[in-house]
Amino acid sequence: MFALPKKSQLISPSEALPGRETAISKPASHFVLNTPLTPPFPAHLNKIIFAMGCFWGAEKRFWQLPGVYCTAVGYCNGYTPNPSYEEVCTGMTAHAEAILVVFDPAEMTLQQLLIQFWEGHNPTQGMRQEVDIGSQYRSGIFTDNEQQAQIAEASRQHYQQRLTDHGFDLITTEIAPAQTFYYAEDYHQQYLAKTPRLSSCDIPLQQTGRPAYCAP
Ligand code: MHO
Repeated sequence: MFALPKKSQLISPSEALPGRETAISKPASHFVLNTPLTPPFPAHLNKIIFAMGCFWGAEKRFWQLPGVYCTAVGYCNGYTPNPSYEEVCTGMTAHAEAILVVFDPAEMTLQQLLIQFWEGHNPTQGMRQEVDIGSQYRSGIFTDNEQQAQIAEASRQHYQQRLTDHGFDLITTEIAPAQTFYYAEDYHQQYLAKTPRLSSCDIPLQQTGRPAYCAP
């Protein structure tokens, strides 16, 4: 009787929208950092992809950090090739809204980025993030190599222990190798720098209270 809306379930590959062969966006340079958004990136840099709800606020969180070369928003680990934002919003592509973070490991470690990830959203909500409902808002860490996967898994266990100790739920974050990252439309790139507006996802870093379970 109270079936979950379709958007709140992860669809199967056979249900996915067909998409298209060509990219919907050819991103230019980073609106804030003025760096390229697409590869090839300088060889000393690493990259990782995070999904943590609406990608506007999450992207801003990461581009403000030292050692971050560029950030970009896109659609990740679903089935539909080259999806549009409207298609992703139907839940029929299985993509997650995601942030590509390219960083210099000499200045910014993966562990530091993971703190921003875990403490920058609620990783226990399944197919939603606060007011935003649907599989596109699920939590995920999409890794570039096995070493990243191990570090991400260790940090998941660390935060799960903290959550459990404080009576919180199980983490629903998906940790998986990154598949194709489809860049979102240009207007979504660095959205909160281009389009200042009140948005629940735009939380200044200095105002971000650490969640209760992170307290020592
Ligand atoms: N609730 C959000 C969703 C936008 S996001 C790019 C908003 O409209 O502010 O999914």
